[in-house]
Amino acid sequence: MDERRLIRVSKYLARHLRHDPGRIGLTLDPGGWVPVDTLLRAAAAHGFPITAAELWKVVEANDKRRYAIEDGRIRASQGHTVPVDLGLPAVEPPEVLYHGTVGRFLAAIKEEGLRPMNRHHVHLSPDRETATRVGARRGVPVVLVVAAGAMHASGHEFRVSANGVWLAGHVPPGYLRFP
Ligand code: HQG
Repeated sequence: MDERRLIRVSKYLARHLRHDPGRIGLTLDPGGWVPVDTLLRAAAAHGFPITAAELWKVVEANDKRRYAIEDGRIRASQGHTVPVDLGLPAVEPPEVLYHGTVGRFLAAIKEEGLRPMNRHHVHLSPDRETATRVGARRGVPVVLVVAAGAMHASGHEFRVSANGVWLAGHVPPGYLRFP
């Protein structure tokens, strides 16, 4: 499968497993899972046939491992806007995490901290390189340093998705270091 097809399939999955399952008649279970068969049938019925081999390739070969398959079911590992409970335990974060953003959001972030916006959580990266890539989706990346250890010590909960994205509810401005 060429790279472009892989990206198209991955984006199609993101749309329907994170944001708009109803568009192709899917219902996610409370944990965000849907049977693989059901997904493939729904996609084909709505004009976007995906083979099982392509699905496997996107799940396994995807650089970011956005999707997980377990017991014949698939879900997005993070990034939902529809309500799901991923059932991730709260865990202790590393001392420092990173958030990639762009200059035009900085004034608001300084004022109110990092908010989840449309998603369920603020997404944080374990290293500067990853955060730079996240920020670069929107323009010239700006990387903020998050004092995750200090936040955790004062009672903020952290979770980590199956693909290594750190999730927090809100990051108050006092825990952020701006470049
Ligand atoms: C910004 C991709 C104004 C925040 C990536 C970001 C990630 C604020 C944007 C995942 C703000 C939200 C998530 C505030 C935060 N005022 N702007 N108070 N607080 N922002 O897409 O972190 O490819 O919801 O800086 O790799 O960019 O989808 O979050 O720029 O892991 O798998 O508001 O999406 O993964 O944007 O990206 P997003 P994000 P996938």
